[in-house]
Amino acid sequence: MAVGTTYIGLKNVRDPCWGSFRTVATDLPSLRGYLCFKLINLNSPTQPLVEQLRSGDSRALSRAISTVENRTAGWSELLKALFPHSGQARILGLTGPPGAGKSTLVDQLARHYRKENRTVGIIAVDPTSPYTGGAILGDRIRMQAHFSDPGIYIRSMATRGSLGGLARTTADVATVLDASGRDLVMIETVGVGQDEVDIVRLADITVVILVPGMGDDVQTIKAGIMEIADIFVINKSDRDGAERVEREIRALQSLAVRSDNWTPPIVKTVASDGAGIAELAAAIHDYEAYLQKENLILRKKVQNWQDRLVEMLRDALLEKARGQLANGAMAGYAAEVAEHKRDPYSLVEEIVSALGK
Ligand SMILES: Nc1nc2c(ncn2[C@@H]2O[C@H](COP(=O)(O)OP(=O)(O)OP(=O)(O)O)[C@@H](O)[C@H]2O)c(=O)[nH]1
Ligand SMILES: [Mg+2]
Repeated sequence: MAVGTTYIGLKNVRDPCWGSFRTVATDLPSLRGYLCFKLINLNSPTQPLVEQLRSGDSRALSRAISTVENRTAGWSELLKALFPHSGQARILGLTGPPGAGKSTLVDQLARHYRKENRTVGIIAVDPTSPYTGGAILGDRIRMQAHFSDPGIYIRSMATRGSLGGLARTTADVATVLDASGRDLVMIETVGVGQDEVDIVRLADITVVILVPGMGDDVQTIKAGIMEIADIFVINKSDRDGAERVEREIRALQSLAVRSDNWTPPIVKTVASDGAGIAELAAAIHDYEAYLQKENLILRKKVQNWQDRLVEMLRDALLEKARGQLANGAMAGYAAEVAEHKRDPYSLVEEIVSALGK
């Protein structure tokens, strides 16, 4: 059916139940009632937003990111419309222990890329440890210098417990930045837990930032992050112990075998005064060239999407299952299982088989 603003007497109203927009016939009695359309139609508010965002309007970009981050009405339609425009940006993940100098380093890298006239989007996934609770403010102040430069867009995210899951939401926000035409998207996370590993796994290039004198932190970091580093940075190399960290990394590297045969280089930096930033940018460039030469970019993206699709499917199925269960049903089932009135295995099978019906 043709749909458009030419239908006099039709107006868009936000549908609270569907979280989408419906077109309602206002003064044509025969058409009164709901005509439900997808957001993508001509009356949709998505298309103008996509156009504004693509034209470089940073307020539209902020609005789009908020929609996606908070999962407000229309978020998935927006991503559907943006996805075809994404895929051009290089996604850089930077992770390391709290206070390693990640934001300072990201800031310096951004300056470096701006000199090459490349546009940058930065997502700072805020540390949630109460000890570093001031980091959001810290990041904003430190990165304030860029605010007058439209070539740099900075977004802080504090999304623990977010509806879509931290990794997924971050990836979706990166897609929005990518679709807005940024050449580079940098994602900063504190590398301590599985969430952070999941986030940086989505990047094309992962930089792991270590510092001298980390003590036990090296052990914590080792767990998952070490294996995913494409490049190591030893920041705060102005301090004693940089050589020791380097030796530790080399020792770990000799144990690990990478499927792409790349040996992650180690770059020493002093982010606070910019030393080593050009070398880091060169290392990033070298890895990018290697990925291209070996035709690995697509392979990496396929791997990433395999993870992401499974996660998206799991979310969607869970949402559907929850939607089908009556209010409080889960608590009732849990009580039945706890009291051994029924077994959980058949119960889950029943719920899953009811999904398709
Ligand atoms: N001595 C020294 N200090 C640095 C260096 N790089 C950053 N710093 C300082 O280290 C402190 C923490 O830097 P941030 O950039 O906030 O570190 P971060 O890793 O982003 O911190 P979180 O996001 O809170 O985990 C700041 O006071 C920086 O000025 C460096 O190379 N040498
Ligand atoms: Mg930081």
